[in-house]
Amino acid sequence: MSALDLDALAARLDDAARNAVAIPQLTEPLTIEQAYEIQARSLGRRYARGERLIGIKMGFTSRAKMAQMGVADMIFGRLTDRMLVEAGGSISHARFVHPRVEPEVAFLLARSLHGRIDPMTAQAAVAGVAPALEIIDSRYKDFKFSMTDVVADNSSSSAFVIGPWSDPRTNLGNLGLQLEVGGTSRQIGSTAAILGHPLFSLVAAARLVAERGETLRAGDIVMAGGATAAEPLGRDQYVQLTMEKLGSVSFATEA
Ligand code: OOG
Ligand code: MG
Repeated sequence: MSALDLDALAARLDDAARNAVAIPQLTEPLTIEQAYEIQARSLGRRYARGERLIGIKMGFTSRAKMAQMGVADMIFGRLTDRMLVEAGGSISHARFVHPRVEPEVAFLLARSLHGRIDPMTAQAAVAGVAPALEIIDSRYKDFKFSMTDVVADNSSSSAFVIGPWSDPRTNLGNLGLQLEVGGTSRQIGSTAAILGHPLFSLVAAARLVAERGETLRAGDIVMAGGATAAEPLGRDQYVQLTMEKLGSVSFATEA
């Protein structure tokens, strides 16, 4: 596939995200490398409009998420400053195609991480940990995609909310959590669902970005991936995640 075609696919996905209009799944046969290249190019368009890369989100790090979407490999997507929603703040629902929300854990990095590292090295690079909500929004019709489709679509990244930062030494191994949407408890789970321990997601993130010649940088945020299946997110809804030890984080949608 020529470079020009990858640019065209990147533009198609970027436009779909910008205009919140669903597109059909990609029919072009793509390798996973090409899918990440499309992701990188579509993000390049965002940077050209003034957005700034502030971190990485991991995807399919729990069985619940893999089962919900029928995908079995870990993936990553990129987070920009424009995707960050203030904790307790509100966000326009019109910005999304068919958003869903999922409970996550976020890491803040004090040091860069790159390549194959052990959990001790990952732990030592963490400046803070926080409960977090990710708003995912596939640009594909009916939220249906293949592995390469979703990677090209920045792994459904669309917005995220970070709660209060806690001591980086807080043991994240098995923290109970509850996700409430519209005043109803929708998901109960544990951070153990994320690869057994969310720290393994940070280890995997360092490896996955390194496979693409990239590095997790000091100051970056790394989202560990959904601990439960994602829940549909409607208009005028209040969403709250409460996590053992780490506290809570919330936001609301407006029409
Ligand atoms: C892809 C993104 C997966 C997660 O936390 O597993 C993800 C999707 O489910 O649309 O964000
Ligand atoms: Mg997620």
